[in-house]
Amino acid sequence: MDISVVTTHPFEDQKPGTSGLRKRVSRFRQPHYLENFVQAVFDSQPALEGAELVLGGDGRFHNREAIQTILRMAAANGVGRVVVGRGGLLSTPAASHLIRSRGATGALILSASHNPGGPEGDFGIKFNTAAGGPAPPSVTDAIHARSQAITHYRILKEAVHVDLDHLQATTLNGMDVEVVDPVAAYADLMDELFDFHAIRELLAGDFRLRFDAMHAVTGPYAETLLVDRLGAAPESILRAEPLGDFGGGHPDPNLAHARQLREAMFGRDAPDFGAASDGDGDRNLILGRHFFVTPSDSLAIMAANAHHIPAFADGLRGVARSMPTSQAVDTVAEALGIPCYETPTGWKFFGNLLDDGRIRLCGEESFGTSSDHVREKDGLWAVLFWLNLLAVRRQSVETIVREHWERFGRHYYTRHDYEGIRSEHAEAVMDRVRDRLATLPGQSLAGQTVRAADDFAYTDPVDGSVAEGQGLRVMFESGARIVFRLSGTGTEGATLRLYIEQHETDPARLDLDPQEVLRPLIDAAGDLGDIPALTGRERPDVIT
Ligand code: VG1
Ligand code: CO
Repeated sequence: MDISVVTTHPFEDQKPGTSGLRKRVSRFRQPHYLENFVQAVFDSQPALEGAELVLGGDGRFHNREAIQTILRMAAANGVGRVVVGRGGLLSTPAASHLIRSRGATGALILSASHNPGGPEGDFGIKFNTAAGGPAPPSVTDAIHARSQAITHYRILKEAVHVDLDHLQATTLNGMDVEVVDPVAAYADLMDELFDFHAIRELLAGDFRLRFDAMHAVTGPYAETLLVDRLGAAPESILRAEPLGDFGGGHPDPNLAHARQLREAMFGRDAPDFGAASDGDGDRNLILGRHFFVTPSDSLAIMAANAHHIPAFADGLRGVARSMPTSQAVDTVAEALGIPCYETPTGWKFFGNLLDDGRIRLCGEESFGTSSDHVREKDGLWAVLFWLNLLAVRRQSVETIVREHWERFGRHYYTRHDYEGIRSEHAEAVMDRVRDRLATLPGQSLAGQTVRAADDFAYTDPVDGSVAEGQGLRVMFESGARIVFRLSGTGTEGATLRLYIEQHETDPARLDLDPQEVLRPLIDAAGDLGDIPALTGRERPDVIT
């Protein structure tokens, strides 16, 4: 079959963000747009020649078309074999597992995670390396540099169409293509990590759960794991069918977007356990009956209870959290006598720590937790961790969290997002705070003394690489913190994120409203960044 070498010109907006390249579907459908980026991956990653590539996505609109294009390009670029999930589906953690279990050289994952899908929605693509994780900055920089110098891409001339809907092995111009079950290997891995027997017993009793797949990729995973293998009632899974537009919803697992789940869990006769995952299956929301578990607390509770889980029988060695994540897990690590690393936002920064065996558990405040079983955050893994824990401790979610607070204190935490603001306005807030950083230590804000303030930079302890400009931190003597950061996953304008936390150990003050407890710090942050004046916004769009 003939190969076309198509002349093209760089698009100036192909710099990957926190998690790959994300744009409006209309942008991705512009002639040559996807092709340029994919060619930039092949050009900058010569190891893919003759090697195995994993390919799949979260099922959003344009997923199948993009997969056909990538298959034709992979064949024209000399890739040896492409492993595709049936229906073009692969959750992000399942793709990570396939790379690792098959010894593949990388993956292209098609997703814009929790961003809305459909013709008017978003699309995305990210490259994962042979270790299974998101490409580190050195690799994304190389891809970006190549995208800015690109002149040609290679693609099979004929618009062949590979059948993605049946498990099969075929060839495309000499390249092997294997369509695999997207769930099976991942489900087997989960079975190795957790005590399925104990969870089955829990679910066989009167324990009830709800899982909201949000019409995104986790539906088939949840049905196989929770219903088929663990015996949950089929009606436990809400919105199980993956849809191109996620049923018109926003596949972001938080209380605002998982409304049906929230109503069930906070209504009369609520189930014992509720959970949800996002578009590509790497995030998790954990709820008890009438009870919300913050992601930062969830990570800390996992660390404190890891010894109950078979996968962690040999201990944790170390843990890590992204910088804006609350320090709840630090407190646990200290009690366990293990190191706790603080990395920039984005899963790619955990990769080296996991590969080097320094940590076995890590997480982010943005509803992401995972361990060394893959190199991505993993939504269903977190759900199974909690179910395993509930099966062992036989207490409610709320009791487990409250006992944790009694032992370690409570890290009151909130994130305020100002979405879709003009980029200049967001930069102006960051500049204002950055200008004030040096004067802050020793000053009193919200009745508390500032201990230190900086622009967070991270030196990777494994390879010595440095990531700068990762968020502005104001740290108080009490341990409280205010963090300012700009989102790197949006597709329109800018999103300013404000993260606030304060540790409380007084047993009489563990059951307060976080927004009230944190109000003085929230107000101080607003003043510090002159947020209303510089953005024209009186209040945030989303509070988590
Ligand atoms: C957000 C989160 C970050 C997460 C990233 C990708 O990034 O804050 O913690 O790793 O999304 O998650 P940002 O730059 O918008 O703050 V996912 O589930 O969207 O791949
Ligand atoms: Co995601």
